[in-house]
Amino acid sequence: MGQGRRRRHLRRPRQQRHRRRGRANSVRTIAEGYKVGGGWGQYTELAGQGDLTGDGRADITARDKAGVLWLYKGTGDYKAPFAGRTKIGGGWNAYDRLLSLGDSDADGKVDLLARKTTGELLRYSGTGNAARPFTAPVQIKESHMKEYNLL
Ligand SMILES: [Ca+2]
Repeated sequence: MGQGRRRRHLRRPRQQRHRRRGRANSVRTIAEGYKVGGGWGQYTELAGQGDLTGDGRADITARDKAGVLWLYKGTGDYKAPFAGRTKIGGGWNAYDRLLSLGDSDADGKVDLLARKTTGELLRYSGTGNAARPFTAPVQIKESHMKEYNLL
């Protein structure tokens, strides 16, 4: 950094300096929630973080009480953030926890982790395809994951 650049930085208007200080000391509040619809109580698990369908919009999955996993495609509209659901498949009651951390296998596509009631942790790698959003599961951890009560 040369002398000229440093001087420009020091000559920042007084008003701007005050604004920065005020931001650091201000109390932030959480905005009020926006109701996006009802009927979500039918689901025993919601998971999703990012785009599952390859359109650049965040999607989520929802498991119903019968163990069917549904895909809700993101719309990009905060007032109606999800399109109608499409069925991914059944048998998801074999898991006591569904979790999305984003891309866990480093291929650039969002994945889903599922913990069996016996403790094994499986990864469903994302495909980026709405018609078949996940590949077949791969076990990534042995049964010791059962000991955790928070995932
Ligand atoms: Ca991935």
